[in-house]
Amino acid sequence: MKKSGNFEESIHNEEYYRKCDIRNLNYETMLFKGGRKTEKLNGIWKLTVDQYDVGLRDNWHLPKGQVRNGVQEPWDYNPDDGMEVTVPGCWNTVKPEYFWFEGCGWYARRFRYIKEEQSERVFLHIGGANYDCKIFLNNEFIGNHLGGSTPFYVELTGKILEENLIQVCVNNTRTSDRVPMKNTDWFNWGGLYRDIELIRVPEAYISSFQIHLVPDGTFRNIRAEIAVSGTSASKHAMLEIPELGVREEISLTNGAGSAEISASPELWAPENPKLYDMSVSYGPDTVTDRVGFREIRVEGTDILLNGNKIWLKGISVHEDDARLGKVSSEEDIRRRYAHAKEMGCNYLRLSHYPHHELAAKIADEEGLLLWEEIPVYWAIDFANPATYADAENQLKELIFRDYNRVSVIIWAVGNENADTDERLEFMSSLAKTAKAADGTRLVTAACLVNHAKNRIEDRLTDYLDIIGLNEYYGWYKTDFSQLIDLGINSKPDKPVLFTEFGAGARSGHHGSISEKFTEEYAEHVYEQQIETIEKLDYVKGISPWILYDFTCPRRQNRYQNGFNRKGVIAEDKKTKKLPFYVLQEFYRRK
Ligand code: GCB
Repeated sequence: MKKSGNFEESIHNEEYYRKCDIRNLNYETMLFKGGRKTEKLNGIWKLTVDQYDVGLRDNWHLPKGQVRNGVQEPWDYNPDDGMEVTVPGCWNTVKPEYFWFEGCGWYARRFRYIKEEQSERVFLHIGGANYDCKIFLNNEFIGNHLGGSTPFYVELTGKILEENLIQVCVNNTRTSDRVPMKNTDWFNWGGLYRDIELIRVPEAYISSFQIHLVPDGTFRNIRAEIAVSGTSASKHAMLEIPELGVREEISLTNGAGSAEISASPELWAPENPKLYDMSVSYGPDTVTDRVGFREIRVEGTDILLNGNKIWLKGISVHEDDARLGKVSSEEDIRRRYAHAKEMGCNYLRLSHYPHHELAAKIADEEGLLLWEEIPVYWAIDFANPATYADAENQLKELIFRDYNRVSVIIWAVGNENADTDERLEFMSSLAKTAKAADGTRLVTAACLVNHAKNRIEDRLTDYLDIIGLNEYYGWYKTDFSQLIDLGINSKPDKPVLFTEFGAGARSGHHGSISEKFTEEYAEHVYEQQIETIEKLDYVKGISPWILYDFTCPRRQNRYQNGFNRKGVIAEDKKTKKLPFYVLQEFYRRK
């Protein structure tokens, strides 16, 4: 661009966003966190909302209001002048005026850092920030990450001082090229809503560690893979699983190594969620984890866990809270699981994006099987290579984070996408990526019914291990008999999960079974669904929609008032609706 003499960078340059749009924080810059001591930077931060992107246009990360030649320059922003907010948090919940805010939020805080070891390296870890996150340390731009629900890391070594100013610009603007795109059926919470912490590691450290039972049907062999970074004289890593008597030296070549060990572990299953403490050391670096061993595979239309047929008694769940937004606490996750177990579930669908890292850790302990999903939702910009790169990165970040979580049995690459050529190319590539990254789990997607033919038909299913199907007979499709016909018309050669069905009901609203939004209507839909599903021998599990009512701007009628009311429990996370008991009764006898 040719700049004229009166060109003012901060108000005329509409390419302002390019300088920080570098996406340099991605799955390749992740760090294995297991058991590492972390120093939380949670707590009080200063938040400045920035609707017009002035922060990026005008470089808010540089000192403002400086005194030059004895005169102080004017300033529009000071990192210490923002509103006091708690991190993790969503800005939508801090004051009513911010509820609908979409745009940039600049978080800032000061912190001290005292070196413990001369040669230590320091990383910043952010568990999740929705959606585009830019990090500035001591007036310098150091990293950019895309994706609203996966963790990321940036190295601070050499840049971190004793007294530090950190600024994090989070932008939750909905755009058509993002994953998800503009249009979803959940609320677009904004902000730094998961933990933010410092991690110190030695100069040479373990960057990645994966462990699993070898899926060879013998249930005997464990495989471990390790990668290290930095320079060290050590050419080995030491893997220990004391309870199994495992103490195995893994030799490393070019920073990586693997081992296959015969160990015959007690197998993990919902009725016996056996976990083992393990550690890996490399020079002065040690990481730990609590891991389980199980095998999941399909045979014909069956799902086999440790060689035994299993029926997935599930429920779908969002990360949503009327008070906290998208923030999940341990208490929250435990409540979700307690409700699921009370209903008789052995499985949950964590829709529609990666949930908090504790979700899978706690499921490991509780013996709940999990479906984990990336937000390739509805009308993604399937023809756009940058959108694909973003989706694939989110998938790889999720797999990196949860590879060792035994409860996770399914990676889902999307939800309800129209069967176009571009989508087939995009999502089949994601399915192949998931399989290449992890040969120990099943890959799927929640597909739509082919309504023209009223049967399960979607070209993507050729690339999936299990077919997920969302169907709303009894709700969006009022003629229930069509579900029975769909069941007869479909002859899938793979297991099918009914990943969604349900009906809206306002808690406490009662009436006849033909009156929508009453609990009785929803109860009747569940009864009919279950009666039909029980007759379909290829259906190997369900995750009805959904555990709790959740915040949703699309839902504005008098019964909804901004909530999707298909929860079997109301948004207070206490009051059960009638479908809860239908499902409970079904799961008791299943
Ligand atoms: C769906 C979507 C889910 C919606 C649900 C509904 O099919 O996958 O995200 O919230 O339907 O309530 O319409």
